Amino acid sequence: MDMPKNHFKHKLRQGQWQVGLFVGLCSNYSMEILAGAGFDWLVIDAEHSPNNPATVLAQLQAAAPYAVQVLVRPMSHDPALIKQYLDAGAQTLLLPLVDSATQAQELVRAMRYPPGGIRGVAASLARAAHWNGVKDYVQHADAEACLVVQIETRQGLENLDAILAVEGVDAVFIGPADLAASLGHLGEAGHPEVRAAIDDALRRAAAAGKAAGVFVTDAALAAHYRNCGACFVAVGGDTTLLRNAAVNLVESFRNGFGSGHEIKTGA
Ligand code: 3PY
Ligand code: MG
Repeated sequence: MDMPKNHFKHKLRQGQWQVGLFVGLCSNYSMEILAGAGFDWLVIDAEHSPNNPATVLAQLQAAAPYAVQVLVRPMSHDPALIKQYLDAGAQTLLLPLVDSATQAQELVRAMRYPPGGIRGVAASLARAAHWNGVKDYVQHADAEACLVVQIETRQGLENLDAILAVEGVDAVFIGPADLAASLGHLGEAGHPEVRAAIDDALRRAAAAGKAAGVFVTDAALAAHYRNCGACFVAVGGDTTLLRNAAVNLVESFRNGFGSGHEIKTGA
């Protein structure tokens, strides 16, 4: 078989608008529901959610028959973990808390085979290579691999221009929750200083010709971020969708029919 195309990466390059969702339920079953829901991309979260390579693998398999592009967010920058997720079949990785160009360069190397990087080679054991069934997998893998780095600290903002200049970083993704904390506004992702920092980061990425994305649950704010240069957005998480639906459902049958319940949509 031919090397699978990374449509997420190719759409990033064309600046096409892509709508995604964080997936933290650690379930291949609910992943399959989401995979057919119409999102352009989903990211399996293994940073905060109790996922591991085996649960991530099951979710990648569940989503495989669907057109949606599935990213993985590893818990750390460990090259061994990055290798395992790439071998399991994730072509795009979202790396949290990238603060410097040096970190970004190390991540690029972790994603690539020698001579450009340090990714270990075992196509016969890799689902990504269809266990040697993909023609010339090791020759094509780097071209389809996609690295998205999260900018979500004051240091990351300070070093943003240098990070944007790193060859092999395909996109940056702003994490408002961590960024707010780092800027001294823990729990206030909507704080004006955080909003202004996000606007500025998106504009700088656009000026540098690099794709940028952001977590945003409000459609009007997403439109604003799009005007600032964002081309991909994560618009929520499956855990929140489930909790809000459950809380609203029980509430509407208990007190004052149809009164609803205040829902929290942020990170
Ligand atoms: C954050 O907000 O910190 C994230 O990592 C995801 O949006
Ligand atoms: Mg974060």
